[in-house]
Amino acid sequence: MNNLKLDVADQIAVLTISRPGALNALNSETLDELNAVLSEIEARDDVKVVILTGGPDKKDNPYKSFVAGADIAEMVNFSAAEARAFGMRAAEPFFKLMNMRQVTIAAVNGFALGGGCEIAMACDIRIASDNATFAQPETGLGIIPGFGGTQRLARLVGMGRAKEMIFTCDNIDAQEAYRIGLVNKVVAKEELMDTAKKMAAKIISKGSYAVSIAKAAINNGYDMDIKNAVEMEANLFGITCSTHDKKEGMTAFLERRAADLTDF
Ligand code: CO8
Repeated sequence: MNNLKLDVADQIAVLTISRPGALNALNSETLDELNAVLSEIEARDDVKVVILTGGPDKKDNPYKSFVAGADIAEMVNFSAAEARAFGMRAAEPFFKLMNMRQVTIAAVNGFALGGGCEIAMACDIRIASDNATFAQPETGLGIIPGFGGTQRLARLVGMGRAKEMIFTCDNIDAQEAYRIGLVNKVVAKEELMDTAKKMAAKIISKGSYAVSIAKAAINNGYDMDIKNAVEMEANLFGITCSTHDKKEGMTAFLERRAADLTDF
């Protein structure tokens, strides 16, 4: 891979987007690499959580940029058809981040602009360093967010705030992103990866199959009417009750011992 780095340890995959000369902007090659590596990771039983982050800039500053957007140099001459294809090229890996059985955490270490904010929003959880900056600056470039931003931002922070961010292109800092629900947590930048890894370890300590089914229940139910959504949840609950982990988890509780949860 030219623009991505994958490190796996302790059942956590750290996936680093690395284009130091372009503040990790997403070009076609990076999107294709991301798509391929996420398929690979999803098939791995030794990875339970994926942490997505941005690599250092060309001056080796690790806290400059998460992802500074889609690659403007690539987009500048796009025809309408090419632009649409580029959007769909991102949709596939972004849906993988959203729906893969592993939990995905964006560790946002600096600029999360345009496509950078959008890829963070495709992850299950966002943790921001205290110097992170979020924005959807597209309308200032004469375009609209095209990697799901008009949809996921409104779902995360509500329509009014999403419209304000998209219409004004205002930068918001990490604390404001936390206040409006765009990120789950803000931490000192030096503690970002540790915090993300600690959260990952906590998630891994639970029943991994149950976590993945809960993820599917939340995702699938979100756009359903409540009656069908609750019925879908009951069906998935039934499935979790057929597992080794359910028997072991409940028996361990009754026997007052730690559970050995192994399903995934
Ligand atoms: N694309 C390409 N190159 C970029 C990008 C980008 N998004 N962002 C930064 N770079 C490059 C710069 O061109 C520069 O390259 P060089 O050193 O060769 O001149 C290098 O990265 C460093 O950047 P700066 O010198 O500008 O660094 P500063 O610290 O001065 O500024 C900023 C940092 C504020 C982040 C600034 O670089 C900036 O404003 N970047 C653009 C941010 C932006 O507008 N992002 C949104 C892009 S549009 C988008 O994401 C749409 C997504 C949906 C597309 C859907 C298509 C269908």
